[in-house]
Amino acid sequence: MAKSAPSIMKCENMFCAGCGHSLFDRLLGEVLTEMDIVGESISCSDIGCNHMYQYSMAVDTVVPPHGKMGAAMAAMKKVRPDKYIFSIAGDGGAYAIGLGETLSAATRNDNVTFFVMNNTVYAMTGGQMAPTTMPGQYSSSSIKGRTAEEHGRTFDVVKLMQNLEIAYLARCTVTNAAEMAKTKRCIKKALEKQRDGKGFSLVEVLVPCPTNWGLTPPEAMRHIENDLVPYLPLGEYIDR
Ligand SMILES: Cc1ncc(C[n+]2csc(CCOP(=O)(O)OP(=O)(O)O)c2C)c(N)n1
Ligand code: SF4
Repeated sequence: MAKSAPSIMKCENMFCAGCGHSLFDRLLGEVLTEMDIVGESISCSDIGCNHMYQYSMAVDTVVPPHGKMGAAMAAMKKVRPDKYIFSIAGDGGAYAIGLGETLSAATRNDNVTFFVMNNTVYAMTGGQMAPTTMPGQYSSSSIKGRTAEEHGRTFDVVKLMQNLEIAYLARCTVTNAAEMAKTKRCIKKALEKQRDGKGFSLVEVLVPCPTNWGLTPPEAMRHIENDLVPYLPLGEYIDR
């Protein structure tokens, strides 16, 4: 029998069928419920498909301008140090328009938690190429496929952050039950770092966007396993 959704999930989500954002949201909802911190949390929602969690998840939420999650979380934590402050953003918000704010929060080791949904495109605006778009990947703005020569190299947050003095850095995915269980553990650990005052945590989740990838939901999951994971290995990179 399927496990029923935690009560924090107040209605059906608005994502496309097979969207990975919904799988992450379910796991986060379970962790917040199991840790009994729903009322102790304020989420910080970026713009993009990822932001639709706030319509189905009953958690207090602030919506800053696109990409400003690092700055907004820092301000929120200063005003409400008693609350868990976390953000859900896409790779576009966190690593492109918001890279400065993301990096500033990390280098300050702000005691906040950042969940970044990496679907390798700007999904909400039509699947344009992002810094995370894979080598050779077709997108609505790289119609012959991304090349390093023409478009630059693919962004990897682990390469950027692995030497920073932050509390936690992990990359995970949602392609099967075993990976989802690992992702759930990473979500919990990241929030526990904040509870214990250890500082900045970032969990990147490789998620499918079947709609913009032009793939069926099962094909999109296989694309992550076969093409993304070998290039962007999963694991816990910082845990202190
Ligand atoms: C300052 C600003 N610039 C651009 C936009 C347009 N915009 C809205 S969502 C988005 C892309 C979101 O992509 P990502 O952050 O990867 O999230 P996803 O949709 O993939 O979940 C953009 C460029 C905006 N809303 N505000
Ligand atoms: S366009 Fe992609 S990221 Fe957006 S809801 Fe649909 S599957 Fe999810």
